[in-house]
Amino acid sequence: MNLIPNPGFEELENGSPKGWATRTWSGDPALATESGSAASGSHCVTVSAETLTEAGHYLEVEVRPHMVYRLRGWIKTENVHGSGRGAMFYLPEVVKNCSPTVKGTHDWQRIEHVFDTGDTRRLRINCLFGGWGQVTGTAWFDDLELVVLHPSLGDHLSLGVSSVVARNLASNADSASLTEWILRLPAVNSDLVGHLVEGFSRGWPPNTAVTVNPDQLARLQGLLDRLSEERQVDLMKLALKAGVSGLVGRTIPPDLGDVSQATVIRLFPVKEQMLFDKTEFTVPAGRRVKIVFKNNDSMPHNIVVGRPGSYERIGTAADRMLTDPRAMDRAYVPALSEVIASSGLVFPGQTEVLDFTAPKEPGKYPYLCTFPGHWRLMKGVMTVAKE
Ligand SMILES: [Cu+2]
Repeated sequence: MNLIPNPGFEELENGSPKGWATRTWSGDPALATESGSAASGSHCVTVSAETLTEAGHYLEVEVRPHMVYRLRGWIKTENVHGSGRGAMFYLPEVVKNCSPTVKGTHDWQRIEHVFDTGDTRRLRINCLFGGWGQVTGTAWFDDLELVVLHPSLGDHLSLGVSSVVARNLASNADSASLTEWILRLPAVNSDLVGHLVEGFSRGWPPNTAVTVNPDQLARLQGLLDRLSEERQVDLMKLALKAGVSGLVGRTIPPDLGDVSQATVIRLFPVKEQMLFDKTEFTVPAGRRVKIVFKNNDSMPHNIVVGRPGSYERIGTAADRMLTDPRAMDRAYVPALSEVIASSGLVFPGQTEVLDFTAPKEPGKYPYLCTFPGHWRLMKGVMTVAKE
């Protein structure tokens, strides 16, 4: 399906092709719609100039990112000369932004350009006269066609591969190389950096810490600030493994959803104390509970709610997770049937809503942070009461 509206300039509005506009970068061109000389149908557009010029007709279309598209169109030229490349289709928003170009004098010929949209969602398609310089003469443009061909698998493959490569690199690297790589991350583009962070994090050798100075930490914080929340967590996981502290994530306030039927509990860690600000709260049996846990501390925490009497068992199981290489991916939550609700690992600056249904059985249900070393202090009791 052709994605270009009015592709042959047949539909006119006040004498100009509908949907199209013109732009002159330099020179004094005549930008016109002509009838009688079209490649097909009755109209085409032209750019004509006696003095050196760069100008064109353009329109904008919506496209899908990371797809390969094919643009075709017809171009005719007469005495096109100058320092510019000539007549072409020019797509400034994509990497491969210039179609084959035509100079001199040629009858209508079909020009084809296949390109990858990358991150682009909106594309400006220029029927350009000039291009990286200026020209004189006349060019005619007609019958454009833009179709989607297929997803740009290559990009995704190469990004995915970068994660695997980073993982293997990290697992065999010494601490000097690891430090250098971490410090280079802020210079990497946003598409790639997430994959590198993920790869480094997975391959990170145990007990390998890197040292960063305040400037370097500020640059890493700058990187963190431009990542999505999901990627922020990846980077903070990596920082945790690498012993880098002081990074603070930013979360948009979580959407609590419908709270009319829920008991909302707001819970904070006490800064640098390994304590929860509340050591007890009460919820009605069998009803929805939303614990909003905002981590305003400088270290990660989680919250795990267990069955009555399970506090020690969950805590000692958490201690045993210290030697489990996948512990961080499991947010340090032991796989025990006594656990009735648990959050992810909540990093500094982040907020998580632990959303669950309170047990039907009234009783004293312990809650604790199972991040290594915290559970003996960071604890409380959730009382489930009959309504
Ligand atoms: Cu904790």
